[in-house]
Amino acid sequence: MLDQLNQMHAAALSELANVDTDEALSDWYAQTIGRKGEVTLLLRRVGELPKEERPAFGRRANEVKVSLEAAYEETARQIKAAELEKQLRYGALDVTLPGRWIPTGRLHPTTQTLREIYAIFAEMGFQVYLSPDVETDENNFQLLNMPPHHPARDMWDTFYTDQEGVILRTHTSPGQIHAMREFCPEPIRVILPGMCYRYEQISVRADIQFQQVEGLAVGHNITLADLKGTMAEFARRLFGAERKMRFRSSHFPFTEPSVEVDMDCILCRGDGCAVCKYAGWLEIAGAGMVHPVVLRNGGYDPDVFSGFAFGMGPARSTMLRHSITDIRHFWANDLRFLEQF
Ligand code: FA5
Repeated sequence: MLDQLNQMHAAALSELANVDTDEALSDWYAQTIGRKGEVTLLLRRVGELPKEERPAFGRRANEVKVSLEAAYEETARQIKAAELEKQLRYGALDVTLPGRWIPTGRLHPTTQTLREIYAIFAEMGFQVYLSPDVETDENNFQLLNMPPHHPARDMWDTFYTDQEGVILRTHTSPGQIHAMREFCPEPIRVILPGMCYRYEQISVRADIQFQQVEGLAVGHNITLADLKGTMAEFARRLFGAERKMRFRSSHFPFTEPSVEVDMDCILCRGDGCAVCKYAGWLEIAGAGMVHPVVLRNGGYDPDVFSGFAFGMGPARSTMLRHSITDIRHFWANDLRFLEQF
């Protein structure tokens, strides 16, 4: 019986050497060391042996069982590895294929400019202050030194609501009143970004809806030189040191003195075009020293405090930076335009 066991062992090992699939391995297991396998059945017949031969047979039986089980495990491992290798080589999943492109959104070019504007002014100590798009006539005009009869209102005509005295703001300047009334008597250094609305003839440079960024600084001994230095530094950072900026005297009811800030028109390089109205310069902001009446309306004593303010249009700045020749592209929702930025 011992010889029979050794023969079975050798035969089982040589059969196993030809097994290369899971099914064949299961069959091999069932036929050899499974519950009804030939090796298992032979081991059960140990009782038929003379007593003195049983220990030697028992030892050898154990060795054979351990050897066959180890060989089975090893073959199972090899089959699994070969299967994985095959799948990697020929399988449907090719990990080297480039991924599918998922279109992602991007920031509108004006939003990109706005974020740069925030960063530049943040480094100069200006906080962002938000004020409402829907305003009262009082904040949009009266407290900014434009009583109901004032002719300057014509320039800033707007959209009216059903509610008497409630309008869509024409500029971010009413935010000056909100900020001053909140911070008075502390000094102020804020920028106020937001949408503005106007009853406007739409053209390549003007729309009925556009962003503005207002700036307001209130404190002791603030002068026009501070305004000029702030605007010059801002223009240098946003447009580059080689671009030209100029201050042109102007009039706003809420500043005294008042100026317009122009940049040389990058589109025509100063020769004159429709965007710069053939001036060679494009106005990017209105500005000036806060009018004493406005300071007082904000709660500040104009004999003690002074301040400067400016209001710029980031859409026009974006046009200058990217040589965009028509402001209407900004709201046209045309992906061919938007995907360029
Ligand atoms: C004003 O709105 C003043 N509130 C600015 C100001 C603030 C002056 C504080 C003094 C102190 P103005 O109407 O010029 O000014 O507009 C300011 C800027 O907004 C312009 O330089 C321009 O860049 C932008 N802007 C004005 N109208 C339009 C429009 N229709 N479409 C696009 N941008 C515009």
